[in-house]
Amino acid sequence: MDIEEARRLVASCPHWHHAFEIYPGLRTPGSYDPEFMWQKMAGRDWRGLRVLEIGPADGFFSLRLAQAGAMVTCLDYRRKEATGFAVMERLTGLSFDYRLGNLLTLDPRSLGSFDVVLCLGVLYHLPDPLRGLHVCRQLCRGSLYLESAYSPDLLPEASIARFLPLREIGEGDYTNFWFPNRQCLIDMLTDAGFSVLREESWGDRIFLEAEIAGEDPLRRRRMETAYDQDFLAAWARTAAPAPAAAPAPPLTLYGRANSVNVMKLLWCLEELGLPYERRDAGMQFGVVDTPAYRALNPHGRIPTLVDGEVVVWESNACLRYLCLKAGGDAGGLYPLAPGRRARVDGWLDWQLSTLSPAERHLFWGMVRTPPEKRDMAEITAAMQASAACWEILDRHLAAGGPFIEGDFTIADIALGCFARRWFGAEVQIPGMPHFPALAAWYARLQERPGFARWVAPPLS
Ligand SMILES: N[C@@H](CCC(=O)N[C@@H](CS)C(=O)NCC(=O)O)C(=O)O
Repeated sequence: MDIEEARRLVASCPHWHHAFEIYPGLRTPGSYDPEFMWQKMAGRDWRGLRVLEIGPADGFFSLRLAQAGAMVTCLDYRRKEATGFAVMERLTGLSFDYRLGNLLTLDPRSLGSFDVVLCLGVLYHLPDPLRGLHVCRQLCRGSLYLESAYSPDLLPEASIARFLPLREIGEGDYTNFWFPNRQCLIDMLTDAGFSVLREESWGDRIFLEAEIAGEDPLRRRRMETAYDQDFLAAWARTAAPAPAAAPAPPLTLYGRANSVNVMKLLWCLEELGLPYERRDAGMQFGVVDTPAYRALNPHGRIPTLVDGEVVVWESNACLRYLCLKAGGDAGGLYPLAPGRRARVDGWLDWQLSTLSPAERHLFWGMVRTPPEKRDMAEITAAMQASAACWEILDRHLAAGGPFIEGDFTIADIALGCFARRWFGAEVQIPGMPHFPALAAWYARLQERPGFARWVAPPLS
């Protein structure tokens, strides 16, 4: 696209709030330059973090976050064409996970959980700011960045907020409701389940960085009684029906959790923070031979992933699908650069075509066969065949690292699940060679919560 077309696109948007360089040499004509606010957050390492931006407006922060390596989801009650967001996407070539919805009536389960939630310039637009913070807490598993208008001089000792009645608004912004003082903001954050780490204020604006606080049963009961009663949820749905914000049905993963190929997806889902439900299928659970299952997966194998109309089988295809669904490079899990992506794909294919058949009898013989029935010659041959494979990866890791393609990707997930079947105490037999670089890589994988939860448990 040339600059003239870019200018026309920017001009086609009737109102810009953010003023920033949206295209080389082209700034948006907004009234608010948000760069100074980004500088308050830019210092952290955003790579791979799942971030929710509430009220992204023209998308300045979403853009900076994506450029810094975060996986960004946006929530706004306005369509992205009603702001400059859609133009920002076209001019930058980026595509965001943009959800239409109202924070106060949202079912948090439809979005999953986020390492960081950004709520900038939103709180004073909410008729119920405490509820807004409660929903933020439900969506947050790490930090919250909050910026808001506030009342700097209002009875500083008290926890108090000024309400802006319509009669005082005149030609002003009728979406403004509450201007809390500092103490009120801190108290609301605390009661919603956050603790404040940092604050900064200027004029009538305040910026707070908070993190989720430890569990407090009384606090939790207070919030649940206030907001999570069924009748209140039903009231909220009728009060503000938002068809586009209807919770998306979660992903369904079919497959028993002790299957190596199901583990891959469970770990990947955890890395991406995507909501899902798992249904047992395979081996003692059956299911896979039923006509209903065969209609989803004609091979009768596990895993199968169902996402609305979309059905995916073959675990590595499922891994790729999850990354595509997460958007962008899925926080680095599936790189966009063609060369890097192809190499990740290469390792995935190698796992399927070469490693998996080589190691099969080692796992089956040692884990799923009673000792008296083991064919040790077959098991040893499988150990040697898989050692020949692992040696290749060991050499590759020794020359690079820390992960298979430098940064952590789905290649590490797929091969990490099989590495569990090489390093596990359950499969140790005499003569297994030591691969130092492979062992160091495996130790790094063990630090990841998704591995600890789904891959580390005893093999069965
Ligand atoms: N290449 C396929 C292999 C699928 C496969 O063979 N899955 C095994 C479990 S790891 C299975 O379905 N076993 C039969 C069963 O559990 O009933 C994939 O990666 O998804």
